[in-house]
Amino acid sequence: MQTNRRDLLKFAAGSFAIPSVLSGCSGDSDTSAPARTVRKNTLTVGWLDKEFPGETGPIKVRLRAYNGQVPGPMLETAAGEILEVTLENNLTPYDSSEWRGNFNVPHDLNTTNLHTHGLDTIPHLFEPLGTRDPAAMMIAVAPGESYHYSFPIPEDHPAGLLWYHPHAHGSTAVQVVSGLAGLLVVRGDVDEVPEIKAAREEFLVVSDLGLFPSDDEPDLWIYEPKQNAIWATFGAKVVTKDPTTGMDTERPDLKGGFTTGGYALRFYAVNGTPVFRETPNADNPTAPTGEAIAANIPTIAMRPGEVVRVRMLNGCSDLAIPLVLESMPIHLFALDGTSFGELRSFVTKEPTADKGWDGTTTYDPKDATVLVLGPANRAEFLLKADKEGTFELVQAAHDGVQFLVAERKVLAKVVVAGEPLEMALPATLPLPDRYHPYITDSELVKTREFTFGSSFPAVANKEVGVDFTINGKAYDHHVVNTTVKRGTAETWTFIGHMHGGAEGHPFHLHENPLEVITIGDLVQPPGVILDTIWISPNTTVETRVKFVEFVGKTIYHCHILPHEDTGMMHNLLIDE
Ligand SMILES: [Cu+2]
Repeated sequence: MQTNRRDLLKFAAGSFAIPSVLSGCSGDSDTSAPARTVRKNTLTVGWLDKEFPGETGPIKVRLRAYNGQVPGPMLETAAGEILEVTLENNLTPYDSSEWRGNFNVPHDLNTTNLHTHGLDTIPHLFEPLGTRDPAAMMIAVAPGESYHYSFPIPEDHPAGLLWYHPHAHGSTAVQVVSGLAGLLVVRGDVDEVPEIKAAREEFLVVSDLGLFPSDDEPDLWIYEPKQNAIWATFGAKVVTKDPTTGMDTERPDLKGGFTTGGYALRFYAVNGTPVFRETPNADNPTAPTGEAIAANIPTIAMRPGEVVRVRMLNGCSDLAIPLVLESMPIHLFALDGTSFGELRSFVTKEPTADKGWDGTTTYDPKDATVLVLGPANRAEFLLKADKEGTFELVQAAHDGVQFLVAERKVLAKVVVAGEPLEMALPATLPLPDRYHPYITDSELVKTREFTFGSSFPAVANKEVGVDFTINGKAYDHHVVNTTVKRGTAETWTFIGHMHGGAEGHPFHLHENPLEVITIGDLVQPPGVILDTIWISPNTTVETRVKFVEFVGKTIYHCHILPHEDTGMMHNLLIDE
């Protein structure tokens, strides 16, 4: 086991985070620096029982949850503060005895840790925080253990919408797709723009919850695979390795399994409430059968002329969301928590082609007909209604962009009614001091290329049944795949999946965001700064990245979480 700091659990399951603002010392060596505000939080991971709407009536589901809620509590901080989180693991021990040491086979499914997604802070996946030891092991908080995190928020950190979720390699997908994720809001200058301040905030967390019938408890749905091999979307056939013979063995007795997207039952939820139910389709295994849970679709109530600020996360484990809101422009001003200094108004339209959205992605409103939110992306936009009516905020259908066909889903309804309330849209917004002026040609010291790859059936990872790689290499804890130097800037180019079974992949770099230059042939407007970029099949994306401040061993990976857990991830060392 790793040298985790272990504390006795002092809090009962389901205890609530109580953010409190204390005066504290930052620990900076410069003793003349002013004291930094410390935000203290506790996140307790545990099981949560809920009733969800099944096909023929309510069903009992058991989710993993932070502080007894899905999504977890919203954490708030501000530039210049210290964000402290004590992570406690109250999950039950998980038997990984069939796991035999291949890190790219899901394992230790109730062991957890914490990633603050989008926060430009100290690298925090490896022990200790900020370590530059290439052999450092990932923080692993087992059931019954806890871990204390302290995240410095830079003075010039952009204000915006981020999120947090577990990131222990081998259990990330299982944990996030069973409920472990929450919003993280950095407050600051954007919030003080008068027109933004006057607008009501509406948070929309879109997530998916994957389930299987429990092997242990009748009538319970849970995601707790009893083996480490994949649950095949094709025929739902569970195969494990027999520990005595080393041979692949069919295990029809086991109901659950690890999966790259096909679940026995999956719900898509908005703010934790299921709005769409999906079940396998034996006739066409990559096109699951879906049904809206219409009564649960949330509404955003607006008066004519009113301005509302929508802050939306695509927290899904694999689903790309081409967002459409017909009849009303989406006045976008920030992506992935970083404002680009103006409103960019997207007039969206649902694709009419048979296959729906074709994968075209751009953040230039003159070329865009949808606003693409890949897995992990956040969009912040203003809505201003001119006419009364009910308008659907939709994930457009798509077929051929991802492994699974995605049916159309209504995520929310915008209901405009009542007395007019004239509110203004802002003319300008603050630019992000930390990343502006944008990276110039003369700063670029190196160009790197990253190519996503997969092979099915597997050549290397036969236990899982499929290989997922970046530049031909699957994840290895002990290998630093890429080393960069603090203070330098580079061109990073991503080459989408080109070969058989092509599918899109969202590339996520920890800590430092990517400034997007081109997506395919489409030149992006200035300031499209993303921590996760959706890369459609057969598409090349050029970005720039500057390693601004923090050093340490960190990672980049695909944010389709089952791809990540089975190897589509590399270590990155940011050196002095
Ligand atoms: Cu992927």
